[in-house]
Amino acid sequence: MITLYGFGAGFGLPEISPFVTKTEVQLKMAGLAYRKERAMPPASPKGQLPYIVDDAQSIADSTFIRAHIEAKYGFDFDAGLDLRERAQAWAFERMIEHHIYWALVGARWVDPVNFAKGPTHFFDGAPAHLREKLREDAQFRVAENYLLSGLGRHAPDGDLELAARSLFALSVQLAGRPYLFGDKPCGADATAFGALAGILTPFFASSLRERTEQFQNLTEYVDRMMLQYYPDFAWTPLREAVAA
Ligand SMILES: N[C@@H](CCC(=O)N[C@@H](CS)C(=O)NCC(=O)O)C(=O)O
Repeated sequence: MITLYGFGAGFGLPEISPFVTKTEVQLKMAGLAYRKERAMPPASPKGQLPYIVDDAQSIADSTFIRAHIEAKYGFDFDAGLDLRERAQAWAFERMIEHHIYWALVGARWVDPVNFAKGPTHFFDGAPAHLREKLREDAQFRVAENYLLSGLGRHAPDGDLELAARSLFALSVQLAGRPYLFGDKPCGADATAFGALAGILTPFFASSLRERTEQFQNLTEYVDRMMLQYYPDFAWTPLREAVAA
């Protein structure tokens, strides 16, 4: 049995982390039984979530977990894709993880209102005399990473402009189809869903969310993927939320 270590539900999402969401959806795509445990990043072999333990073997990082699933269980996430599409799926995934994801981080961790609403609560259980310092240090570290990612250097407006170009590329790729590469979901759909749901959750207000909501096919995509992979999760379809 596989154990998936993640943050768990929160922020209006079935899983707080886009990367854990990616892995969880890929486990569902592959039809593999798993149980989910909550963990914090230092517990992971690579210091980040997700990681899995499969028959006493620990594998960290969503991309290496995917490779493990493909190698051990013979499941090809991109089965319906030709070589060119596989290359494109990889490129889109890198754009999501190394560009769009950082815009999400900026909106969630660097924006002081959203930080106070969300990530600050990761430290609620810390001893009272350390709590504020831990919060400040964590926010400082993430803000620094945001800067180093390249995107943060253009805040507060240029980062949004650049992120919107990547969202536009994703929207064009999806077009009017149910999934990024057609009628069947592939591995990159798990990645796109994790990041887009993380941006579009009604829990956080942000300019990034507003810009993303302008791509109607992306909001419909998140609703569709949510229903397909988390049918029991209480999610108000974005179409209704945006119209309200
Ligand atoms: N390349 C990693 C990225 C994972 C990642 O960035 N996880 C975040 C949560 S979304 C994390 O654990 N951050 C804690 C940290 O970097 O200290 C993957 O694909 O799994």
